[in-house]
Amino acid sequence: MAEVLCLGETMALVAPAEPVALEVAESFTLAAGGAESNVAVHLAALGHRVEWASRLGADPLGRRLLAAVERAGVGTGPVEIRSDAPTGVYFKDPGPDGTTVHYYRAGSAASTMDENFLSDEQVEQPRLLHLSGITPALSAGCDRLVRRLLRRRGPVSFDVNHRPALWPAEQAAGPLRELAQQADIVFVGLDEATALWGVRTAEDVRRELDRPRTVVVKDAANTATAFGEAVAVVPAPKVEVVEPVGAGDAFAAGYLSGLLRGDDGVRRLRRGHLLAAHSLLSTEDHSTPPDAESIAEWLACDDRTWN
Ligand code: KDG
Repeated sequence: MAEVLCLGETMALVAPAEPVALEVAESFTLAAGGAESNVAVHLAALGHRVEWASRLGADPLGRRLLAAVERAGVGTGPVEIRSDAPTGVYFKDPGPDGTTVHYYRAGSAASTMDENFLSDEQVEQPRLLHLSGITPALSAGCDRLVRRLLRRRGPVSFDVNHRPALWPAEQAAGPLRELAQQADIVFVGLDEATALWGVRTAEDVRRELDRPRTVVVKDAANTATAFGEAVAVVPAPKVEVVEPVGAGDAFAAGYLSGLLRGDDGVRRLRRGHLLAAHSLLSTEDHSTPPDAESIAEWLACDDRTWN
């Protein structure tokens, strides 16, 4: 039985092999890219029993993605292959002001999911269910599915993951707040919370999202704050960023791994930062996480040497 079930679309990710613009890049990598399966892959690498649920097209890309996620140690039993819709694709376009993404995912197999996807048993069994705010933006059916999953009895973690290329902030703000309020653990970037809800500080985010048991606010390269029974604040380690896409998923996986291991709030945030820092050093959505020994060394640091 899986400890964690992650649900959401995974696409074929085409990225320049070197961090140069798509227009001029000469060689490319083709990998699996999807926020929730990224979390699953990191959790598997950290030793957790994890499954991923989604739909893929009955096409070479779908078969390739399925094999890649399986190779990473993630169970794919809940993935359905559909012959009536294709696997989605996205391109990363690195630029001087950050990476832009280009989606080719409208009408994709994953967007055909609806509230009837997964049995009640599949939904209730895992210790934790992980979702993100990308899924409700894919289709009306996906939106209904997320609403059903948020009503399950066990805990649900929800990464707000606002993707402006799918829905602008004015359209996404209300639904994303409403969905986040129904989750038990919420991850949100301070910058995205500002864009969505006009809030300026981590405390403002907590006031905006006052219902979840835990709200984790990530303030980019500065700090991460977890509001729960207690408040924990941990500064981010300094890294030379190669490519930022996927770092939020790595952070969520690190934090959730700490939660599943019974860590306190500070150690959960440190695990999140460590995985995010590793991901920032790679152009792939999910780089290999640090080994158990380096994680243990970092966790043992005191507050002065942590950074
Ligand atoms: O967090 C990284 C994701 O944004 C990326 O893997 C692609 O899932 C993706 C999306 O929908 O943007």
